[in-house]
Amino acid sequence: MVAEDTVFSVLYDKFMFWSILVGIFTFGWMFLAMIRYRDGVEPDTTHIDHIEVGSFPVDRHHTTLEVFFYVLPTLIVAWLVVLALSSNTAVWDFDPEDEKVHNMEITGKQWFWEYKYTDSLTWEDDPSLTGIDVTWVAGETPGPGIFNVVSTNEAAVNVTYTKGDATGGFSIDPLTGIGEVDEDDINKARNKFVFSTVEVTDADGNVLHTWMHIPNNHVFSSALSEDMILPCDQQVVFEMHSKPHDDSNPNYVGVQHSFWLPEWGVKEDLVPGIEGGTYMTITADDPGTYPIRCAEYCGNQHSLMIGQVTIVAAEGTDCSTDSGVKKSSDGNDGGDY
Ligand SMILES: [Cu+2]
Repeated sequence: MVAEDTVFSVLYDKFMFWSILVGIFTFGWMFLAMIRYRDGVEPDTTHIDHIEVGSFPVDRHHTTLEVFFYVLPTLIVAWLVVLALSSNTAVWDFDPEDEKVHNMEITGKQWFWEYKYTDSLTWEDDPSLTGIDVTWVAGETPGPGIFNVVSTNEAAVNVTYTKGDATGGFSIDPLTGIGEVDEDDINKARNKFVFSTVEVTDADGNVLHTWMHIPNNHVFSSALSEDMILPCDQQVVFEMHSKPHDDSNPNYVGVQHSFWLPEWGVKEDLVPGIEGGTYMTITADDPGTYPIRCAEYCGNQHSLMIGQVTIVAAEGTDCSTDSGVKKSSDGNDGGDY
């Protein structure tokens, strides 16, 4: 599960730890008092004959205990403040200029999301799980390149690919498990500026393995039911803007939206008119598909302003390893309560 080690779920666990501790103490004391002072049990009246309802028993108070009653809760509250603030700091710890960061530009419109890739992303399904490995090397165009598929999956039969508007396909040799695009095919070399996909299918056309190159400046849109695809084990920084969905009215700048990724417990407003945009960051640990919501009422179809984010492994990596990238979600490892 992705959420288990995100900053806010760890924070939740820490608050739960202290709540249970305080709960045990408070309820324990309460039940003790209920049993000790219940009806029918003769109270010890040796020292309480002078007690008056509504007045503090000044000559019988216990200074150390009373100081303790004030100091201990104050310390607990102060510690909770430290925990909460350090989680906030961890979540907002990012640098868009960092080479290792995957930058995205999110635009909220009425009523859909656009996900623009400031950094390109090449990914494919885990070859160790599908038994299929796609290699499509970006070359100088025109120029030599490598485009082949190696498969140990006996069900894999066909390869279809897209490269911009061009489409094509070839089959996998059942004996060698190798499929390769024709030598003189222009698509042998991939163009790193062009959106490209490869799908390996079985005899019935079911997709067994997907490979994809999303170039710089490519845009996915939730209006077209496209998912935002992000790499795991890498800090993703979102620069977010709100725009009107068309430019017909120069006086209309759009409305406020809020980009919400419930899985990671983070959301941030998109404010029309803020030129530099607002920022948010996540680091995903595991592959999967998770919801995107708008958390700021933005008009008629606010409830339909929904999308999905799919977490994938960048080509040549899998999601099980820590790539050594600064990880906001691991800012608190849950060790220090
Ligand atoms: Cu909205």
